Amino acid sequence: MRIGLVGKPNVGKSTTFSALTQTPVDIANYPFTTIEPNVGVAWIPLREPCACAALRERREADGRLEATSSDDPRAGSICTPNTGSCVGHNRLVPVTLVDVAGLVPGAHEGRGRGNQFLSDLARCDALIQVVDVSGSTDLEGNPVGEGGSNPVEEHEFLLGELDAWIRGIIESSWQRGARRVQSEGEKALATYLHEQLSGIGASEAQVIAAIAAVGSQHPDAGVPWDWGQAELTTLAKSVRTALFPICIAANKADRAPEDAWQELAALVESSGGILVPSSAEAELALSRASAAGLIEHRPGQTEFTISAEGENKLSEAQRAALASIGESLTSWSGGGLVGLVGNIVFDRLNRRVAYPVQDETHWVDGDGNVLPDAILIAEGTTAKGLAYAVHTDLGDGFIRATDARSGRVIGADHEVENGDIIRIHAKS
Ligand SMILES: Nc1nc2c(ncn2[C@@H]2O[C@H](COP(=O)(O)OP(=O)(O)O)[C@@H](O)[C@H]2O)c(=O)[nH]1
Ligand SMILES: [Mg+2]
Repeated sequence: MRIGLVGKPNVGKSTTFSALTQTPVDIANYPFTTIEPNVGVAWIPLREPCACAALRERREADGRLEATSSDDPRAGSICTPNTGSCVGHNRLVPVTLVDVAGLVPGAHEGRGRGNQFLSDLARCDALIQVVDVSGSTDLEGNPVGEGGSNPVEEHEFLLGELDAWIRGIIESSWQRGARRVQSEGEKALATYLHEQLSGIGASEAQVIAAIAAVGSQHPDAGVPWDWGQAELTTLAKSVRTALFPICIAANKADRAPEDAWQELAALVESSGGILVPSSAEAELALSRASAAGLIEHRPGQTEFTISAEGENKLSEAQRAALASIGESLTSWSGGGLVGLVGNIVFDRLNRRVAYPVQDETHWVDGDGNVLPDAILIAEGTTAKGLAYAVHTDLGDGFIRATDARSGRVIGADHEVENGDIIRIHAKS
């Protein structure tokens, strides 16, 4: 799962990236050495309680575990995550985030970091466009004073660059493709376009849908070798929509009136996207205070408490500043930046969680770690697909699986449901 942050310069992409990827102190190691400075991990809370809540219930019912004591620092959680953390059955899972700088007018022609920018984008499952809703910068990122730019225009500018880039890929070889259609028939068009667009991640089904979109939107288009700009633009738009779900962080909301993002919200929501007002600067202040141990704060929550260390170290002014940050964050809907990433993962990309274990009775791995992994999988993933998500060898050697909650044996094609705990039996 890889989400790219895009937007014109100075809107707050890097601040957003830092706010989301600053690792709070209590998070277990993530085996992710920083390869590039702009790649990091955001920790997203699962929407349902961690499966360790059900395990605790069973153990308490069997008399093998006391009820949670009020001073339990983990507030009842009994899992041992390999990555992330779990407190109060609120489990955090990793999502890779990339700060993709380089959107400037003409990026598709290679202006700025154009080509690098676009090939970085091609590897993302979804995009968050950070938009400056205070309108304090122009399209090139130059300061213009508040109200100087327009969020809708800023969004359409990104869409325009993406469409032009994809259309460029299609156009550059269109004549050859069209000739192939003349000699091999229309089916060859899908095959040919798929070859051209697989580099940016397009599937054959997406290409076929894009060709169908030309047919329905341009009934008089005629044969592909007669298609012009309008038809190729429709192709490009259709591919872009399928490949890059785009959601919006309406950033610098702390410096904008509420109606500054209404028009953009309506536009984005009409195409199935999500817009969340945010203040990256405010969220960064919270995540820094949390990483420094001054406050107790879990990613995705707007409320926090001052820690014992914070009581000693924070000045009155610092406390007041933190309190006012908390207030502004709770006043907006959508759960801020972490809420936005969560919505993209669970609503836009339809990811579900599964807990692979090696022992279906105790829900542990070979080393006795309780529910060590919470894996995000696409809706509809089968038991065998889950095995592959864990390890290629496990997928290749798949024999059968066990649903650890019910104890039932399940086959390769059984669809894994959200929250399932699965033991996979495989040839080694
Ligand atoms: N008021 C306000 N300023 C912000 C916010 N997010 C970022 N900034 C400021 O905007 C400027 C540009 O931020 P940066 O993250 O470097 O933008 P980038 O060029 O898109 O990566 C910096 O001075 C930030 O402190 C925000 O939510 N509110
Ligand atoms: Mg930056």
